[in-house]
Amino acid sequence: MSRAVLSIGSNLGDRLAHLRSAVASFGDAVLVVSGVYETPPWGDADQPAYLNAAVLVADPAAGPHDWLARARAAEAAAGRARDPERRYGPRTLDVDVIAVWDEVGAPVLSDEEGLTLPHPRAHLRAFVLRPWIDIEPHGRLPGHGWLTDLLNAEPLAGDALELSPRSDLAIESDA
Ligand code: PH2
Ligand code: MG
Ligand code: MG
Repeated sequence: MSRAVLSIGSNLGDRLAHLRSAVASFGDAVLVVSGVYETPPWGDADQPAYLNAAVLVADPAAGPHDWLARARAAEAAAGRARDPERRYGPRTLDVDVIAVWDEVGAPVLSDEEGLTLPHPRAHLRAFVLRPWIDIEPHGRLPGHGWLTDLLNAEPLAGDALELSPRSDLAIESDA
């Protein structure tokens, strides 16, 4: 059994549709989905704004590599093309495994190539932490502390002000 927090983002094409398809692809594993945020591009300014959200997933049969495989599969289904020259460039869909917990709730730590857990830059990204707080207000990023503390302090406090909640958009709707 494991639980994971996934960060999803899109800044190309029908951004909301990409986020919705990603969440749909996780099926019954989805426990809760955050609101949608419009966020300025991080890392590489020369690209469109992103829509970002966070998803809490759980599956009795899934380990860390399974979450990574599901993330990659969702990106492939969205036609994600990787540009080796532009690590932080635009993308139809990005799904990042931010943190994983085992069956007794202990954080899974990994420094494997391609699967560092927790995500090595999550504590520096307001667009990851803010949506996550929606679904886990008391959440903690393993090794870094409370999400709300990280978001409200430097260096993230300024970035947090630049995120716009898109309450007009929802990933899961009853409609
Ligand atoms: N993802 C990136 C690079 N920059 N900026 C925002 N606002 N949101 C993202 O999801 C994002 C980014 C590469 O993973
Ligand atoms: Mg990413
Ligand atoms: Mg990624």
